[in-house]
Amino acid sequence: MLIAAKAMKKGVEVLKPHLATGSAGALGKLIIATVSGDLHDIGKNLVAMMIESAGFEVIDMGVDVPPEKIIDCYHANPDTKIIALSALLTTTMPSLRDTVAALNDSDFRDKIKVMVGGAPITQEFADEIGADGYSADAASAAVLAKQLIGA
Ligand code: B12
Repeated sequence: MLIAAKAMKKGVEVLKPHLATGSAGALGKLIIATVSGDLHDIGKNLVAMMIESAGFEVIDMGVDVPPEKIIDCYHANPDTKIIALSALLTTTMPSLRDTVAALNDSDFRDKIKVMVGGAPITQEFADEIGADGYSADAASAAVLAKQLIGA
């Protein structure tokens, strides 16, 4: 599976330039991360690629990222418009909840939109934890990101 994940990443790098539709970074910055405790990144990488192709500048923080690091990353990039969070395990859904809670408690909450996704995540769960948006796959994630900023 790890070999397949690496092959997927390399394949995505080849496809990336052919998918670009929007002008690079024109829609602003979006931070994306897989939440603390979770090492799955294939879906996150696809979402990041589609969102970048839609015209966002994507800052990909990788996997197993604790809330504090995401908050630090926002402070280093205060013009960020969206924070996108991925969770693939039912056991890291609480971590997603905690991360969204930390963002909801932050002093910059009114300046960003928070979107969430991953196989076990539902619209109902996203609403329950106070995220602004949820989508089920990479293509709809790009549409959602644009909707969230009114683009
Ligand atoms: C590949 C994989 C791994 C790889 C991950 C490699 C990598 N670099 O990602 C490795 C081997 C590391 C792994 C490890 C583990 N895994 Co695993 N893994 C998978 C597997 C087979 C595929 C996941 C995947 O990549 N799917 C393909 C992508 C494209 O889909 P996706 O991730 O769902 O993403 C899409 C959407 O969800 C959405 N999306 C995703 N993120 C986001 C974010 C936003 C903001 C939005 C809007 C949308 C969005 O868009 C994506 C693109 O369409 C799944 C089983 C499966 N068939 O899904 C199990 C699975 C997720 N793993 C599972 C488990 C249990 C584990 C381990 C605990 C196993 C173990 N005992 O060690 C560990 C946990 C490690 C950790 N701490 O994270 C379980 C989870 C069960 C559960 N109830 O939570 C699954 C479901 C397998 C199973 N049936 O048991 N795993």
